[in-house]
Amino acid sequence: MARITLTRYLIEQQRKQNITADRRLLIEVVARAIKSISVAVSRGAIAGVLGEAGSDNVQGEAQKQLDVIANETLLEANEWGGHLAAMASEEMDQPYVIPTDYPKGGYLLLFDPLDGSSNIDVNISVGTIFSVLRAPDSGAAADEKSFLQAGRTQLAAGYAVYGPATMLVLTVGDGVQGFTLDRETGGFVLTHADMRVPEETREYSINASNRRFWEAPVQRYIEELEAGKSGPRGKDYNMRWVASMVADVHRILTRGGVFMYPKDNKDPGKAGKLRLMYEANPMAMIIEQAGGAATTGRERILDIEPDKLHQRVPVILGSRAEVERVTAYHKV
Ligand code: AHM
Ligand code: MG
Repeated sequence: MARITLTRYLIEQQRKQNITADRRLLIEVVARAIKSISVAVSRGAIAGVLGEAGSDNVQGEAQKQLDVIANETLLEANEWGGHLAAMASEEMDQPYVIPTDYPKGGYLLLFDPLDGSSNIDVNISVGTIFSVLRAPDSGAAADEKSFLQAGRTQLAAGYAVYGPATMLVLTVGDGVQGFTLDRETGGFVLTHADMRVPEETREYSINASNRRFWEAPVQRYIEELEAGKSGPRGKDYNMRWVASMVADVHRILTRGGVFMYPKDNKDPGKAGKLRLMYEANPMAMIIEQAGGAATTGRERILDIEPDKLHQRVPVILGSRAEVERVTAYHKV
């Protein structure tokens, strides 16, 4: 059977009127940037791209060289095509307005250019996460307020995982498709059609070193899983934590389970660790499109009305029944 490439998939989506030509171009351009990032990530120390950049981002986190390179790659690839009004990134305090030399389009692109960057120097999977929104005022300049839309309005979302293979996992609102980068031809090939989060699970993913800071519902849920066969769940569970959200979510999409970075009281100024607009929202859209669920423990992530570009949220996502159970524990 002929291989279905990303281009063919997108053209078919355009014919089904699920996406416009502009949106197809946008996703193709993001995919092209992802290929460049994949090359930089895989060359690692040979290309001299490991280690610190010597700067901090808006979150006060030390930037790695690859955080900066990935951010620049996405900006440069997307600024001139005429499909975007502005871009926003984990690595930039303010939105990036399309330079005046280029036309402005009707979409907004948000990204975490290199997610899990603490794993870069130890050669463990990292990724890129992105989200596409409609610009409120097509063709005009956009500002921070333009981005403050609930996740349910996302037009597309995706992530790349730079693992043993580079994969692009994408939704345009018509299910979730996984493409693998063929390094010989340079194309993304559809290898994981219609991905669904398996319902049955024996795995969970949480940074247990934060246990003392968790709220009671999460303490209860994890204790029940840890109790295994002799506990209330009646079976043994396994725990996995890569500390790259993309890798942890990709495992859950493939094998089922629940991923949590819950609310904790480590730093009362922060509602959670992960960022709503370019981490939680795109992952929540993908997981919901794959039949799973995503909440903060108290509300559906995609229903949150954002008030800040870089706001943080608690995240509980994965197999629907597990997410519903943890969410129910927050109500008692
Ligand atoms: P980053 O975007 O700065 O890399 O931070 C987000 C990452 C997620 O990928 C991951 O789930 C989490 O931070 C890991 O945090 P911790 O180091 O607290 O386990
Ligand atoms: Mg991140």
